[in-house]
Amino acid sequence: MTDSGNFDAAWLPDAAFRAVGARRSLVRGGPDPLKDTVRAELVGVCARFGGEVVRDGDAAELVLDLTGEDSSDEGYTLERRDGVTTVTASGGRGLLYGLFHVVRLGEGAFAGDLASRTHRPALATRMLDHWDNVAVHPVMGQVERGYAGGSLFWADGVARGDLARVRAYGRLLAACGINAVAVNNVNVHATEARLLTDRIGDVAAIAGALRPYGVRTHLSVSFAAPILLGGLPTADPLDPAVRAWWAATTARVYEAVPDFGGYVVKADSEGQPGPFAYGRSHADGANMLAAALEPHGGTVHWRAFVYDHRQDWRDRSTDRARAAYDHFTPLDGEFADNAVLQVKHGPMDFQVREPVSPLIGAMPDTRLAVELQVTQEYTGQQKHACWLGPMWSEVLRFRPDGEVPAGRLADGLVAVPNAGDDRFWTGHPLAQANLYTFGRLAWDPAADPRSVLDEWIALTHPGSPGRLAEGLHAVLDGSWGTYEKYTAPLGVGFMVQPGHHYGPSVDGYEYSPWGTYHFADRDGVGVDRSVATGTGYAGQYAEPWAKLYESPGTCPDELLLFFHHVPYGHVLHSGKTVIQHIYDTHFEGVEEAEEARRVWAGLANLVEPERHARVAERFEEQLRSAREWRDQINSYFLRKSGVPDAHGRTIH
Ligand code: GCV
Repeated sequence: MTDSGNFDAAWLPDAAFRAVGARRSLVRGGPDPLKDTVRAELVGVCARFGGEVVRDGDAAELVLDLTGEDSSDEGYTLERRDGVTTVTASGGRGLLYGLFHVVRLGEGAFAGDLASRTHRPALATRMLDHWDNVAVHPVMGQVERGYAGGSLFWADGVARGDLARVRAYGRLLAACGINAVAVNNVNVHATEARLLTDRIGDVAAIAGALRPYGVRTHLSVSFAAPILLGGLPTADPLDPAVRAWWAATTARVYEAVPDFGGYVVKADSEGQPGPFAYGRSHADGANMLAAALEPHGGTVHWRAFVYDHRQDWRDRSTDRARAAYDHFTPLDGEFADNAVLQVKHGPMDFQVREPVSPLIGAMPDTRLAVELQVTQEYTGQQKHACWLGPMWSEVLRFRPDGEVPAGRLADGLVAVPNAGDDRFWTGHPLAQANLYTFGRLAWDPAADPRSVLDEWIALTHPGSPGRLAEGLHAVLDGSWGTYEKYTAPLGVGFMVQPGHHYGPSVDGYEYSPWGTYHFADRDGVGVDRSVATGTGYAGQYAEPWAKLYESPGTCPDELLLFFHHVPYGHVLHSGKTVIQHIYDTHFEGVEEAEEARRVWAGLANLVEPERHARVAERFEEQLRSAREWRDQINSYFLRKSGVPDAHGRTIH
């Protein structure tokens, strides 16, 4: 479905609106820009499918009723009675989300009765942090860790003149419930720093294109901005002149973008400036920005990704996994009310398998957002099909205290998105499912990811036969597990080529300063993070997890090498030895990728040719790469351990 001519309609092809567009609809309520968006959507689809947007008083089969002006209320009530489907909302966003709910239901929204039910997002902030550079960076390109072309927002060093695509992006985001976007990279380079001051007009233009779909714009800022842009001698967060500069600068931001969401900050991390240079804490830094934003209703998202990336690999006492917890837990209770600590879901860096970060749940008096990575930096870079819904669902269902059910994990969910100016938005067309799934899980973290995938399939391919849905499930459902099988085993992580992070390199980071090691030798592999004999990381968890992870006997198999260094002959709960598990999973992973490619080939007559061909081409590369992973990992461990494969298969 490529309705718009030069880019794919993704999960909003015209045909997905067939049921809604064929009805008589009424939109009512007081003046509200998002209500206007809802009306415009309906006018557009009615023109295509023969329906009509009627005046108040005329009979209608679909009524969208805005009953108030509470823009903070994103909920809506949906019911169908006496042949009329009604969405009632007290805010414009709720009305829009209600419309998209009706679209998802299709004909089901107009058949029989629907009991009245109120729907509300579980998390208030559902945000994307684009790692987009305005100028093309010499090493990282335009989109850092981007695998879908250039930036959606920036071209030729400025905000795009034609913002139609940004508007279309906002529409896609609203349809899966995302309500906030940060438009530039957290690594803030010189050109991008200026977005805060003399380039704020560019940000305002983008905000204007996202606003009609209820998406608020945020900006990543440099902690050193007072020096870089304000000509001050310091960026010390307790210095009155620095605080005054941020207050005045922020006031000007709000003059340009009245509904501006706030700042995102990566400080004292991977070379970015931060409060440590002034002997101040991260709470001091965050609170300074929070104070500047507070009068305007803005929020600072302060990232907890703080660790020593200049570590000595010989120093066994330093463990990168410990860093975020060690830095931030002493500051619990010190952050301002409009400061949100943004924590990566795992303690390292978006590996295919990590335990949930122990920092989540360890700061009860701090607002927290969990950060996920939709862009597939470590999960196949959108050359491999890897649907991450099941992984995120595991993270979101994790309860730090082991209680089920329990309070929510965080106030917000943030992701680094996978979209760019590629015709299919995400490079790999099936990676669209990841972006959609992120939005829907941010709305309802308890949702079953497979039913979210069902929604995505039905919207993206409306009216297609069940065989296509079956095929897509066959290709995507287990794709994360497949990727895990042919890459780094049992939670040990990394083993990727340094720098770009694509493809295998078992020892690529083994003797590096980045703190990402596996410690394989002739006898065994894995990182001892126990309290008894290792780095003590396992002790950062509350019970029951601390005890569970402490011992190789109770640690879940899939995380064994993250927490323990064990001999190759160690027997897993599965009954296999570690070395045989490594061999078997690598052979299986490749076989599963071959099977996915075969299933996809069989769907050729059910998918438009261009989309089918793009995915087919990606499967070729996925297979090539999966075989490379299998052969390098298996050969490496055969050579290290000297233990032959029990099944006598070829290992090089
Ligand atoms: C934006 C990882 C990535 C970096 C990224 C960083 C972060 O280290 O490789 O590209 O920088 O995470 O999350 O800040």
